[in-house]
Amino acid sequence: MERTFVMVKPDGVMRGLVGEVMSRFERRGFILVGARLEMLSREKVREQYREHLSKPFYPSLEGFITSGPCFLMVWEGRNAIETARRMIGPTNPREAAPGTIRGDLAMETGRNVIHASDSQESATREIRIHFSDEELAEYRGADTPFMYEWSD
Ligand code: D4T
Repeated sequence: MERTFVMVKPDGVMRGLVGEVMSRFERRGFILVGARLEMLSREKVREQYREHLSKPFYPSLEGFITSGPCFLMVWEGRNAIETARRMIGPTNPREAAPGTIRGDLAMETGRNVIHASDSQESATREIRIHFSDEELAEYRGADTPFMYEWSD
């Protein structure tokens, strides 16, 4: 089953939104396979956002992501990557529809509460940056037979 990396950023952690975010993923039918609260090092932030290193907003992004703890998660589900991106909404919360996480909980791009991998390649890379294999659980969710027409 597909896996994606999802991270509640420091604004979301400090606003007490970790439970809200996890609840939405659980209710949608994702299976939680790994989670940890961590103050990310600047090195890890650089790895995670390496495509943005040369962008003008990178220094403020790095400062923000290292300003408090992030809540790191790996979620599993069919089409997990695309579904998670649709659930979080566009990068700029002003463009995010109500019902999406950013559309319900955020006001601006620099404080947009959550990150989720945007492709198979970035999901694989980001999971590897933050989690070892031993930290990821392999199990079947209790409601899997009710969430999917077939199980694989
Ligand atoms: P992340 O990666 O955090 O899930 O966000 P997105 O995938 O939705 O958006 P992104 O990669 O384009 O941006 C990464 C991160 O940088 C912040 N950012 C972005 C910013 O502070 N100013 C900007 O102009 C942009 C484009 C927000 C998300």
